Parts: sequence; C-alpha cells; structure tokens
Amino acid sequence: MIIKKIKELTKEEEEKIINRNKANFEEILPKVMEILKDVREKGDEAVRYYTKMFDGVDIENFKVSEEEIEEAYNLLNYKVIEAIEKAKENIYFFHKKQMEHIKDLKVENNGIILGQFVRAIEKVGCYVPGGRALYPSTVLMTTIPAKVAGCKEIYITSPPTREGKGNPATLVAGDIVGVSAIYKVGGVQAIGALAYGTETIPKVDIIVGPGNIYVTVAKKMVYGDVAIDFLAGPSEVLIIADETANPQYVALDFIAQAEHDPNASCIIVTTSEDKAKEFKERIFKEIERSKRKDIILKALQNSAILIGDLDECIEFSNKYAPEHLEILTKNPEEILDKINNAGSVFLGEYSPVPVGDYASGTNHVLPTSGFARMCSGLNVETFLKKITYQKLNKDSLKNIADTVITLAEIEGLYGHAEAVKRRLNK
Ligand code: HSO
Ligand code: ZN
Repeated sequence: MIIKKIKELTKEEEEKIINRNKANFEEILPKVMEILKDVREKGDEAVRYYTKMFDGVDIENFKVSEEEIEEAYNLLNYKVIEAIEKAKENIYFFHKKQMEHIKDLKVENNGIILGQFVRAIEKVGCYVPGGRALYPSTVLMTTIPAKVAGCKEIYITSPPTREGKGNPATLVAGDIVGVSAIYKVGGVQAIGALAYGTETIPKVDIIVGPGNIYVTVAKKMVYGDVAIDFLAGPSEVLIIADETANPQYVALDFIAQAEHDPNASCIIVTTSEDKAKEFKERIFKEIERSKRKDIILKALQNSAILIGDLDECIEFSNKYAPEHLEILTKNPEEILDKINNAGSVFLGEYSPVPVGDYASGTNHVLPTSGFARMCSGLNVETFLKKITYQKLNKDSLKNIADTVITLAEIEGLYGHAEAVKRRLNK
C-alpha cells in the first residue's frame, strides 16, 4: 500500500492507482467468444454443457420452479425475509422519486411542434453473481429500477450451487420483487442465453448487473445484439478525510470495501499527515480481526493513503472517479459542489457505504475502474428510452424548407430535397 503526499507521487505511481484494474480482456476473449457462439447455435444444450463444466452440475431445467421458491422461503430465517422486504421498500421509494423527475416534453419552435415521450425497455435480464460474490441484494438493485421504469418482463439469471440449487436469498428476493422468472445459469453461458435466447431462456433487450471478468467481457461482446448497463469491475472506495475524521470509521469503511475482492481498491486522501498514520494503524488492527483477511491483504496492493491539502484531495478524487466516494470532513456538503466524477457519494461520519449497498434506497450497481467519469450507476433511466416526435403544417414547412433543401443538396441527397420541394410545389 502506497502512503505518500499526492504531490510526491511519481507518474508511474499515480498511473498505477488511477488505472486500477484495467482488465486484460484480450486474454480471455477467445474462450468467451467460443462459449457465446455455442450458446447462440446450440441453445440449451450448450448452456447445459457449460454449466456442467464450470458449475460442476447437471441441470435439466434451468427455470426455478414454484416448489423451489417455497423451499427457499423455508430455508430462510424470517429476519432475512423482513430485511429483504424493508430494503425493497426503501429502494422502491428512491427509484420512484427518480421516476417522478422524468417527464415528457412538448414545445414549439417557429411553428413546429417538437416533443419527446418516454417508454420502458420491454425485456430485461438481470445478472446476479454467485460464487465468492453472492449477492441477493443485487437482485433488488437490478430488478426494482426496471420495475419502477415499467419494464414488462424482468428475468434473473444466477449461477447454481454444486447441488444444482438456486441461492435461497436470491430466489426469495426475486419472488418478493415479482420477476417473470429466475434461471439457474451463470457465467458467459448466462449472458449468451439472455442475448440470443434459448429454448427455455428468453432473449432480452438489455442485460444489467455485475459479474466476474468473464461475464463482463461477455457483456461487452453481446453489446449491439442487446443493450447493457456498463462494464462493472472490482468494487472500490475513495475516502476524503480531513483532520476531523474518525480513524476508526475510516478503517472500518476501508475494510468493508477491501473484503469484497482481492482486486478491490481502497484509497484514502487526507489533509492530515498525522491522521494518515493513524488510519494505517487502525486498518492493520482491523485486518487482524477480519474473517476475510486473505482477500483484504491482497486488496492492499491496489490501495493507498495519500496526503494533500483539501483542493488536492478533491482533484485527486475527481481524477480517480471512484465507484463510492465517502466525504469525512467538517462540512461534507460544501465539497459536494466540487465533485464531478463519482458513482455514489456518502456524506459525513454516519453514512457508511454498506448502508447504500443494502438498504437506504440508492443503487449499488455503480461504475467502477474510472467509468464514473462518463457513466451513471443503475437508475430508472437505464431502463427507459426517449422517443422524439414532430409535427409541421404547410406554413412551418415553408419556413424551414430552404434550410433543409440547401443542406440536402450539399450532401448530394436530392431525394431528401425533393420530399420537401414537391410538397410545396417548388
Ligand atoms: N459494494 C458492492 C455492492 C454490495 N455490497 C453488495 C454488498 N453487497 C458494489 O457496489
Ligand atoms: Zn459492498
């Protein structure tokens, strides 16, 4: 873990931190393409073959049955079910508010009526990871915005266990939101199935949700056949901390991110050199207590504690464009104005990232690896299209005719010009 003044970082050190997790897509691309092609050509048969190969289980029917969902409810403690319900309520609340801000548009310019209306994407595939990252919370975060947007069909795919079952919490979360179907399929084969459709798994219009590097490359490759949300890599946090920040909280939030993934990246930028030392000590103390010590120790290699004045800290944060940004300073709101790049921001010492991960209502599917420079996290707009329209009459057509005809002729598209001219007997 680098501990240094921002100003004293070498170019290489800075690039290593900023360009974290630039995944080597080329290396795994041939394998991914082969699986996608097989799924496209052979459908369920290929999905079954790769499920056997990667998940080690023979599955005849991928679709989760009603009995399996009932069984899943019985396996879960009622407290878990209640927590899913409560989180669902809050996530619905926030995403419904987002939806209230989306309005149709109708204006007039020089007699031309111009408008825009909003429609939901019809069929959605939500990828929910299994394996090390087993996230029933991701069911809520991917399906609820689609529901609120008004998508008609919402499907979940998630890898099966070794016993060929679905994760009980994933199944229950899907049932509580009310999705169209859940399929026990993961990996590249799931992305292929959703992109091209198989005998049992429907072709969708958009695939969303995080996954491992294979899933991510697969999403990149099917883009065009379907839409995708964005490419999500290992989780990350950047914490801006001044001299008022509580070192215990900083350390806990650092660990809460690092425990996700050996490739997770945790950056602290602080105005206080003394605090930097304290943060480091606390972090190492907490690592000793952690159940996921091995993962966290690996994540330290992609992590750093950097020191600078507040403006330098903010500038670095904007350059890094973190998935999660925590602002632990005296007046966090004052800094918010200067934040240009971040997936989601957590203000003040009582707003740890895990609250947003699970239950406050904002989405946890967020752009990583610097993607927050040009991309938003999952939200209702991910699932909406804006369709524009116009209506002219003879007068407004007359008014604009010369402009259109001149531009059409300079492009050599005389048919375009004619479509206007002949209406006006020109
Ligand atoms: N921090 C993760 C989301 C998550 N955390 C799910 C716990 N479960 C990516 O935003
Ligand atoms: Zn998390």
